[in-house]
Amino acid sequence: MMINTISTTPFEGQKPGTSGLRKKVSVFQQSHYLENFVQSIFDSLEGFQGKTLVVGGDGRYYNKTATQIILKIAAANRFGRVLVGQNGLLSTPAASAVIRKHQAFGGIILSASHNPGGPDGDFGIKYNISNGGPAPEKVTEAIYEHSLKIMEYRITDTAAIDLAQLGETQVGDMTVEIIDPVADYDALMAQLFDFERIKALFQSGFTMRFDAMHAVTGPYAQTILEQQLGAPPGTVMNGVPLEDFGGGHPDPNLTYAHDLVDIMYGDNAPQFGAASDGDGDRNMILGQRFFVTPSDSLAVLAANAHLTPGYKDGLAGIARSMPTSEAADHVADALGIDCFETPTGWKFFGNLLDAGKATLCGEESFGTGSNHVREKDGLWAVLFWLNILAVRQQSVETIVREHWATYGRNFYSRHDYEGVDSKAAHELMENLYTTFSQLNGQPFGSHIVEYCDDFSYIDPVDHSISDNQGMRIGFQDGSRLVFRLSGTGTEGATLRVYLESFEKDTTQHHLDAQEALAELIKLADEIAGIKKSLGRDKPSVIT
Ligand code: VG1
Ligand code: CO
Repeated sequence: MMINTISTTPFEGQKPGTSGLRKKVSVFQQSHYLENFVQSIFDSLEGFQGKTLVVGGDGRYYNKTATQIILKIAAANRFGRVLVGQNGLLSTPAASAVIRKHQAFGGIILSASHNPGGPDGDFGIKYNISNGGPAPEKVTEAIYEHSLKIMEYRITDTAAIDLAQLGETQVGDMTVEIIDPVADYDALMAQLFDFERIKALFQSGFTMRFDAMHAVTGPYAQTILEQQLGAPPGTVMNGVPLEDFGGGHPDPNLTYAHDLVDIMYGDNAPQFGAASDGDGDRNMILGQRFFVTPSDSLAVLAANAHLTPGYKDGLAGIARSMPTSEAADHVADALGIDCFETPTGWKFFGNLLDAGKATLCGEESFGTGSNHVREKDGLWAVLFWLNILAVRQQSVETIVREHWATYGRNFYSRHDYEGVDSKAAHELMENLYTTFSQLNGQPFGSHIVEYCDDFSYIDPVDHSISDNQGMRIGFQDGSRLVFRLSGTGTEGATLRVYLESFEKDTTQHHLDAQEALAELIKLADEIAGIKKSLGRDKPSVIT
């Protein structure tokens, strides 16, 4: 084996964003681009020689090519062993599980999550550390610094590895092991949930559809739901991973998971519906003609966790991202446990989970997870719901309505303005900052401003500070408005507006969220001047 040192030029790799480096496929295909980034990752790490690396991705276009390149660079940089998911596949939560189980040094996940794939779509790469979670900001900042001064990378001249064949191969001194991408994950799920009880639920005729959206969860869902838990064949739809996700947008929300939504809102709808995203870390939960908001889903899982084997001893705490609704806070109060509020992005949950301060975590963006891995986990959330449904023997809608009756209801919605002019979006945020200084104590109709600030987070474990995490306004009646710019898009900017109000009185609970939030929606535009500065008269996606 020859190790070649290739001269290259610095580039702008990864400004620490919400979740790894995401660019158009064509950007990654530029010569040296991926190589530079992978070498920048390794250059910012220490002591990995002879250790294990995990590599896998969501199966999108360029996944296999990128995997071959990473193997050659890993060998040249003297990793001892690389575990690769068969055919280059590993869902994000499964990669996290594999890193933890095999005590790997870290892992590289190839995914742009819910962004469209294919030659004209997006690609992404992200480094996870030994706890199985996304690299914290100090690591992503170091990678970025290296990308600005990289002059060379090291790569071997070895032949391509057969990614389809399970088993071991040598690349010089490094061993490559192709592993079953589902096995470790499946074993972990069987420990956490009552598979016998869920099996009995399906045997009793319970009906479900899981939409894998032609992305990575297909093989996971088929193995676990249909083979192990005995759900009838056809329960998993769009189950074959495709490099372009069948031309779809693998984002499990009411807009993009329309195949599933049509079934769940149609005649003879199954009792339970769920979908997951490109890399398998998001989940959408539906009952018959009933949508569970992700924020409510987190709260329901927390309130019912004791019904599952994995969480029967209770929760240490709950953590949610700042824009996520406060529904989980009400459950934490009732349970007498802490509820932490973090910035957006799963990397902020890692320290809380490692320190045993939180057991369940969630984000409003269809992300839920726990201390079983260090990523959000789509299929885990679905199995959690199945376990609760099997124990409670009630419909999804009844469970959620009873939840509201007990804890009150947090009406919630997110309005996204996608692909807007980046300069205008940044200006809107800056103007908001100036406006904020005059808002305190101001009345807006029935709303009186209690606080408004630019959210800043001090990590309770390592005390690191993360500023500029979103502009928020809290009103005296407990309602909130949050504004932030997306950190995951690849075109223009995306403004997200998060709206929330709290209703203890169940007589209001027949209302649709948009109706209940109508006044706040108007107020958001009044305060931020969205329509005027972005030139859009309505959001592109309403969740
Ligand atoms: C979005 C979501 C955020 C999530 C991130 C990664 O980020 O809002 O909650 O953690 O995507 O999700 P942003 O910056 O665009 O709002 V995924 O499924 O990439 O892994
Ligand atoms: Co994802």
